[in-house]
Amino acid sequence: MSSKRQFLVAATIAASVLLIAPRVASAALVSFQQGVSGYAGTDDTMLASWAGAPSLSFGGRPNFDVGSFSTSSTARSNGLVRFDLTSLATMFPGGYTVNSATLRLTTSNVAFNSSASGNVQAILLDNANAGWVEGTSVGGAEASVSVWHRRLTGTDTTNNGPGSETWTGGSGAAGSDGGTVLGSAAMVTTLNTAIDIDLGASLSFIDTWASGGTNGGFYLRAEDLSASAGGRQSFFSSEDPTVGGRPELILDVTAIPEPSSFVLLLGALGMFAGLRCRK
Ligand SMILES: [Ca+2]
Repeated sequence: MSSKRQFLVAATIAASVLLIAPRVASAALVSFQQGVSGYAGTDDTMLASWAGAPSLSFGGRPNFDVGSFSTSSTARSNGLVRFDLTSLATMFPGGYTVNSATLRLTTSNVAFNSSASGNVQAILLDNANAGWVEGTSVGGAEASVSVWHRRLTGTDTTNNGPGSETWTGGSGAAGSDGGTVLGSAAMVTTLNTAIDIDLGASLSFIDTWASGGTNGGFYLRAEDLSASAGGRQSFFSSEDPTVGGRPELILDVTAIPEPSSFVLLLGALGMFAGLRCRK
């Protein structure tokens, strides 16, 4: 091969690598948090069982409680959080792999967990309950939203009480009601503290949500509601004025190169191999 041709081959390889380099991204953290970079895809609310609360909406409250402040079945509250992830496809037009996912919640009240220890569970809500609606009320009656007793007020007409509501699996029953337990994290006794829940290794639900499939979000509850040590933790919601404390979903994502990049890469490697063989 002439030196001129060798130069052309080397230049082609270099140009190909330059074209490929920005597309073959290393793992990157992608965050979804209400109000950050224009993101407005969070829904969150609380389901509460205490006197008077089971039929009330808390979707507009700047925080939500998870757990129980006594062993009574009428002292419980659970959280629901959903993130719209359909913008992932725009961020990674060539596709992506989700390596890990973390749900970060920040404490807004620890009065009922000042000494007790317990775990907050993040549960993948069963698709049968995916039609929950956040609402905008701060503890008032509201039509067609989700409350403790009913998945949708005015639509689900049977009021069976905590543990046997029209929610599939019940919104207050002990055990893994609501769906698959993804992960848990210990409650803390300090205010304004972030707790991270690792959502485990089975993350195909992220792809489903990103592609616009059924998205019921996360159901948050204390791991042991039957014991006083189960604890109760309050977290800032997406309505809180302080953006940094709102629920955050953090994904560790690796971009997949677009097919055109693979062609360039294979072409460059093929030319390089040819160059090596002719030496
Ligand atoms: Ca809310």
